[in-house]
Amino acid sequence: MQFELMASMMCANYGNLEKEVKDLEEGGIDSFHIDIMDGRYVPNFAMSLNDMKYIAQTSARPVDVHLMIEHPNNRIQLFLNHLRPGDTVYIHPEAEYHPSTTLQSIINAGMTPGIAINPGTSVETVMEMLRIVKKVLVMSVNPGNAGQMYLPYVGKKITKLLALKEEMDFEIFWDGACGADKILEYAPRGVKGFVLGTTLLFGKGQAYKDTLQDIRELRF
Ligand code: S6P
Ligand code: MG
Repeated sequence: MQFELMASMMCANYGNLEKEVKDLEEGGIDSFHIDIMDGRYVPNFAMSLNDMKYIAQTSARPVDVHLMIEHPNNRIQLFLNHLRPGDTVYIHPEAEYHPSTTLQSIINAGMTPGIAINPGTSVETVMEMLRIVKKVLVMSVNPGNAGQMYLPYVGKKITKLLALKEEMDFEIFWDGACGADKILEYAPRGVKGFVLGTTLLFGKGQAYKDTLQDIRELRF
């Protein structure tokens, strides 16, 4: 079964970020998920521009930048200037007056455009943007923190998105409280990738390569 695994770097050990990046790479992580917060759109500060820059410079693997900030278009160039083709930028449509303009800035810079959909946001309200983006990040927890409980009502939204993804040409990614049970259920249905945080990857006292191998060897 083909699916992508992303490491939620806000959950990493900042005492030795270089080693974290290297260990995750050696373990076969597909990309680094970078949660950028402004303390306004979400009630937290996680990673920031310099963290993103460091990881993008340190690793040849792609980064997926998840912008949980108000009016991202005001500052989007700060981020885009340090990214590479193949990197992804997700915005939250609710955080912007004109999200299609912001998505166009991402496209113009050569990056992959994405939207992140909060648990309380319906597919219908982002329908037109599904034609613009290549990736949809479905939040299965409310944005802002790692280590939260899965919100089961999100499952129905994923079913709706799965029915639209071929015609509208986007892929679906899972963010929040991702356990092996979610990968076992949703990878065969067509969810393309999963962000791994404290639920499955970090703080487990097990080498990342062993955890990632266990996930790759799941029996579907
Ligand atoms: C939440 C953020 C996520 C979390 C990730 C943590 O605002 O967008 O990327 O960092 O979900 O995973 P977990 O397994 O601790 O919920
Ligand atoms: Mg995230």
